[in-house]
Amino acid sequence: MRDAVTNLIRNYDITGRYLDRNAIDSLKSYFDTGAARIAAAGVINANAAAIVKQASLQLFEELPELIRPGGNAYTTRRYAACLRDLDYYLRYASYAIVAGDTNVLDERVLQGLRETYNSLGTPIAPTVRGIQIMKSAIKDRLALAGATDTSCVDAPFDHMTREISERDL
Ligand SMILES: CCC1=C(C)/C(=C/C2=NC(=C\c3[nH]c(/C=C4\NC(=O)[C@H](C)[C@H]4CC)c(C)c3CCC(=O)O)/C(CCC(=O)O)=C2C)NC1=O
Repeated sequence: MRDAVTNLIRNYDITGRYLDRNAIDSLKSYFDTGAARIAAAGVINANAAAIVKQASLQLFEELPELIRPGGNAYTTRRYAACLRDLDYYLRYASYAIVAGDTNVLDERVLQGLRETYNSLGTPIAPTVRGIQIMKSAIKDRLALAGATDTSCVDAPFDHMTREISERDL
């Protein structure tokens, strides 16, 4: 797993370069946004269960066929699996926010996921919708708590959305 700093150092080390102006700028931006990223991780940690629940309720309200007979989240077991998946996305997103890098998502969450979902008939578009609802829920909570810049929340959720929906098999 890489974070913004180890990733940058790795890239410079490969070509044997000192940290130049671009590197310093990107390090500066990483440390300047540190407090915002830690605040986001704090909000996620304090509200994880509520965020997952809220996202699932909204998702099933928008797409009730998911929990009707024939739906992928129908039956208690599959309903629980769906909520557990949302919880995975949320938890790993919080790691990626703090790391300032989406590499942890590629390594721990996204690898092989589409294949699994395809083989289980788990629909992609509603999964993406669930991920996006969680993103908004976090940003709303952060704004309520007085945060002015919540942009650090976007990257991991948008990365998961992109990778789940577009990766060609
Ligand atoms: C940490 C990384 C990680 C991820 C991401 C992960 C996902 C994951 N979700 C699964 C199943 C599942 N995922 C869902 C999810 C949904 N169904 C819907 O209709 C909704 C759209 C959606 C919830 C938003 C469901 C219902 C299943 C069970 C499907 C089945 O067994 O038929 C499975 C198959 C094995 C299992 O049931 O546990 C995996 C591996 N596992 C992991 O270890």
